[in-house]
Amino acid sequence: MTFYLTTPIYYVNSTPHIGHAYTTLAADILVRHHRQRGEDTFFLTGTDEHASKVYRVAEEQGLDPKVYVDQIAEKWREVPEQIGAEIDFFIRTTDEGHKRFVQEFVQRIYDNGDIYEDTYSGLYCVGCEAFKNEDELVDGKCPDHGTVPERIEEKNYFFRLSRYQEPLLKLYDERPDFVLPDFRRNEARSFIEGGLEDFSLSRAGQPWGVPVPWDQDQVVYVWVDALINYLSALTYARPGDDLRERYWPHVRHLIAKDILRFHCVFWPALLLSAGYEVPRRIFVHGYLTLDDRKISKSLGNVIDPLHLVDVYGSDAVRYWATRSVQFGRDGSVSLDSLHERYERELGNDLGNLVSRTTAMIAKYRDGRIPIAPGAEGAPSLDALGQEVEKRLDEFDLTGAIDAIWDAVRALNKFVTDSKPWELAKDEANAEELDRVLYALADGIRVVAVALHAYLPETTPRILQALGQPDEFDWSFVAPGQTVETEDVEPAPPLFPRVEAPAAAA
Ligand code: ME8
Repeated sequence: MTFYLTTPIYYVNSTPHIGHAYTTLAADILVRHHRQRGEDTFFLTGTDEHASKVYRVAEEQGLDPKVYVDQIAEKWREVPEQIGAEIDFFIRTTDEGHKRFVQEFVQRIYDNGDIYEDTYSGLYCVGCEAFKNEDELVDGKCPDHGTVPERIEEKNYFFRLSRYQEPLLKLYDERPDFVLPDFRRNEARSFIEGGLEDFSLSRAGQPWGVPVPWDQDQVVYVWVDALINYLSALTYARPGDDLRERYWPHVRHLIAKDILRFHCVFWPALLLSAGYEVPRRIFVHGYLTLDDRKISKSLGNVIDPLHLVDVYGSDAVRYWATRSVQFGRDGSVSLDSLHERYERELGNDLGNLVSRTTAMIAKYRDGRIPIAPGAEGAPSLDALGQEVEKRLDEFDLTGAIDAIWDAVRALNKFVTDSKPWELAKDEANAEELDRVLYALADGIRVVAVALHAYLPETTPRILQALGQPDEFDWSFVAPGQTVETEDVEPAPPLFPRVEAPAAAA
């Protein structure tokens, strides 16, 4: 299997917040999981730099736009590492390789007869970087940005989206999992059914963007420029090696609902027009909200991901973000809930389980894990790997972590029920104690393999504490593979206590 996954490329008119980190960390969990399964993976993220709003911020700061984007792109480049994501390439739409490919791509559409010249007269919301119809406004304002769109009239090149209504409906009918979750698929499909209008593929009189190859007075509309990144990156990420054959169309896009139409309608139509296959899947997640408001810069309601990572570590942020909100749905998060989950679930459920188990192995068996399967009442983890796999195949990041956490809790219950400290009092119970300790060690090992994609920093420490090889191949999620070892020592806390930060937002 080949698994190529993308995040949206983020606008660089401001700095990253937890909402952006959310998509990137979720994507990383999926990619890591597929890597564990031995698949050929590629993980792309990056920045969208040719937006008018980016140009305007540069202007406000008195900076040349390229100087401005070069500076701020560095902040965005740090995000993946800060939240523990291992990416394969970071694309910037100002990369020469990208610009060249955008021109080639739109030229193909032009040559295929899907572009014509006309006058656009209407509204443009710079916040959305999108053309708006009157009926999309509330009290004359963009409902997402609360601003009055600008009235523009300019000569543009139009893309014949209308031509793709039937092909898109056919695609949606043939591929029920093209867009997930289902309610998003229905949303996209009914938009298509409602009738597709041609849209402007270029902007006139804009000083910032990729020039239209057949008319240097126009630049490619920023959304078209941006969408093409998913393909352009493959042409120059590895100089001398065109990755398109290897990874296209094995691509999955992860986005939030704000940009559904661009990805689920415009993008497949553009691809069909240019002669490319459409993506395997588009998964649309919800918004993270804080106190029931969308977290966004314009609402002044921002959690800096760095701040949280500095306090709790990236693993805890990854855990909290995926566990607290059903992935795909909107959900409200609070800093208190992060603190609570850190203490109660990571610290107590998982951390204490590892500390207690290693301490008991050290104390009762001199650090040797006895290979003694068959403990009575031990939780069966035979099906866990399959369950997690199935959930993650559906991009159900919350369902998968919930299943793993059920196993963690079942192991804790097994400690309480089997009372190894009682068994240790009587030599006659030695074999039973062996079996209990083995079941715990093996269960923790299984859980660590299953959790690896979520907690990439912590899980190697768990295996190390149990003296097990640092091996996360998915085949190791099966029980019964714990190897004998002699040097288990009481493990230090995996999630040490931290001070809750003062209200950050
Ligand atoms: O739309 N909750 O960039 P953008 C969840 N450049 N996800 C959130 C979020 C929140 N509160 N806030 C942001 C753009 N996101 C275009 C994309 S792609 C070819 C071009 C995430 O900086 C989520 O993934 O506005 C959302 O779709 C994306 O950031 C929007 O990022």
